[in-house]
Amino acid sequence: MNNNDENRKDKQLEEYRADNRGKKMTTNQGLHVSEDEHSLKAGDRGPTLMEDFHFREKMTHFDHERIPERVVHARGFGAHGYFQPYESMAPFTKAKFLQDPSVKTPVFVRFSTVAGSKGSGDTVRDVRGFATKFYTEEGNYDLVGNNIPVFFIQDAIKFPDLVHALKPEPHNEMPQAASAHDTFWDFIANNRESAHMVMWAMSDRAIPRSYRMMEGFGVHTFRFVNEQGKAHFVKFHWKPKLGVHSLVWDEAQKIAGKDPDFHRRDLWESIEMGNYPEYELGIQMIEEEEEFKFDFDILDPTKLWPEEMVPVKMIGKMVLDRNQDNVFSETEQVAFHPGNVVPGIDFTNDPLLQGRLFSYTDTQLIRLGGPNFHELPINRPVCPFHNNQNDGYHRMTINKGQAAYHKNSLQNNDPQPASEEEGGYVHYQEKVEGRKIRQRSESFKDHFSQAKLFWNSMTDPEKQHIIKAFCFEVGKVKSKSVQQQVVETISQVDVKLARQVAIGVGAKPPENMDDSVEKLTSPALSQEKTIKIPETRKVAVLAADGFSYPGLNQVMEDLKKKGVIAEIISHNLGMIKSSEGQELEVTHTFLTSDSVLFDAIYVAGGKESIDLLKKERGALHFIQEAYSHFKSIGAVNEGCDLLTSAGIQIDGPGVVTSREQANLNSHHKKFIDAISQHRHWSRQI
Ligand code: HDE
Repeated sequence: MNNNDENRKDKQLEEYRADNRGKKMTTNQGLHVSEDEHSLKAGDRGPTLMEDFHFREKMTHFDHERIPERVVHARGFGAHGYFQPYESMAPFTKAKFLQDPSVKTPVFVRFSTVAGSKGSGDTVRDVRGFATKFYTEEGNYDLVGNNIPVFFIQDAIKFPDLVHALKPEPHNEMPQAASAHDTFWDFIANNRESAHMVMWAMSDRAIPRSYRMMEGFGVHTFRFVNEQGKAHFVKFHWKPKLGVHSLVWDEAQKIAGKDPDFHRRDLWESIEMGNYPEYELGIQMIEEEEEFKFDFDILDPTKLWPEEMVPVKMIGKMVLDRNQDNVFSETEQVAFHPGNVVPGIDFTNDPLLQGRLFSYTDTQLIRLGGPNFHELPINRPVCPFHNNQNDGYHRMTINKGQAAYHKNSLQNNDPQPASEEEGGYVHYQEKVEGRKIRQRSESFKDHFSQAKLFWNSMTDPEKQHIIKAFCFEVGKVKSKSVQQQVVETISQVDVKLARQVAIGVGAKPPENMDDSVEKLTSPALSQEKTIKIPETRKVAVLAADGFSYPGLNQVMEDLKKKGVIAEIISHNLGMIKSSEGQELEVTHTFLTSDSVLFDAIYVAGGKESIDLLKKERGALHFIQEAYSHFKSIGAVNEGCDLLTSAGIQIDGPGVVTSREQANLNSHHKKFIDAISQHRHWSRQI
């Protein structure tokens, strides 16, 4: 196999693909099956016979079809693609996949939620996993990140506690896929290292609009090591080409009922349509000599490196251009591990990272049933792999020869370790010395400065969303004591925030309201300054029989030119007929769809159409709900009357209307600009 072929993983997977179409059925032993609807019985009303091997095999396989879901990140969805560097990173790392801008490395990415079970909703308030497997010519490199750059805890030994607190409570297994319950908030109030992360978790970051519109972060500090052995501390970022955008909380909750698969559907359909999700890989680097120059410990995973202090350099791009063939074989069986590194990428002493290096293999052993999960098609490296490990459940390779140990003199079949020059992995020779102690470094003890930095960097609407999120979550807590403790914890972040939350949940507001401290900010933390473009946004066009064809046809064309996807919503499926006689196909009805599944609404003109829509409760609800979720609303001619009927203020923020046929071009341009804004927070709801 050509090591530089960007399709090399796909070609490897092809060897394992099976296609049942047009084939005759056999047993797993290859025996042709003549009948698949009746078990073998003694007489047509008699008992089933033990000798019915086809029944036994079929039922046994079915009985064993499930494997344990992941203990965290159970619900996920993957896609294939490639990564391509912009320039050689040789001055900083010898990792081969980061050397040559002409080389594309195949990748498989799995996005996930953390808390919910495999069948839970996509749009719950949660951290999102963003795990990437690079199939490099030097072996698999896994960047197993999240969409939030920091974490709840500083030491891996606390992970089981965090997860036990977050997951449904053990006595009644509630609530599903939600942190709004007593044990989670009890953990937060009593483990102050979580203060920074919980600010992110209550922010809009925890309810992304799409996997295609969220950032990814490696979280930990890693090391880049170059050919000469010089190292740099490095943090990894994924920056989405479409910008970072979120849902509003009410919408996210409704989508979880209307379409629990919202995010996976969005990813799947975008790839099917050729709207390939794209992310740039960015790195922040700090010289080894500068390790102690910051007012936070750069190895502390509850801290980020403010981008204004340590700029992000974009070093390549990742494009997801192929959907998986089978979710179980790919999304479910893929096994990530932050310890899967390649020469040129190394670890640091971050105690969270160190613990992860143990946990991931361990968890695959129970999840995938033995030590040979690396042989599963999705996990196999694209380069050859040889060692003396053998046997175990589900071993697939047939290792030839008498001796399976190194060194041996009987046969020359034992793989020899490679030197560093030959690509052998050599750990970075950091000098390590210390007493054996169970203790946290003093430099890890500031839990609030960056939580404050995050809060102070938010715009007003973002702050309002955070306050509401706290009020919702803590408001669901039953223990008054826990509620009070949370208010006290967040008063360390911001007294005004704590006061608002206290009022919202009926707790005692903080006594000391002095907030005269210096308010540092990092503008890069706010989503408001993100990329704002209309591409791939979804618009629901409301229309019925008697719509005006020229106007609707033109808006559909203009939206399409800008990469906006428009779908017609009406009373029934089938065709609607314009007043001029032309027909258009309806995509969804008011019953099968909902405004929460769209980014914007457009009401077509045409008197007859609008008269019909005015009688349709679903149409009015569509508009009112989209408005309350701050979405762009466009209307032309009689369409404006429907907005009025829905109680919408014409020409308010993000409401784009026109009654002049001659001005349609500029009207559409304004509507598309409004869609690009994502949401119109200045709207008074
Ligand atoms: Fe994970 N994590 N994690 N994690 N994690 C798992 O591995 C763990 C952490 C992350 O799509 C598990 O295969 C420990 C941080 C993602 O398959 C498990 C600690 C970050 C995924 C595990 C952490 C992550 C996982 C469960 C604290 C962001 C899903 C199933 C020391 C940098 C990967 C599995 C996928 C999955 C352990 C903390 C990201 C149990 C012990 C920090 C994206 O091994």
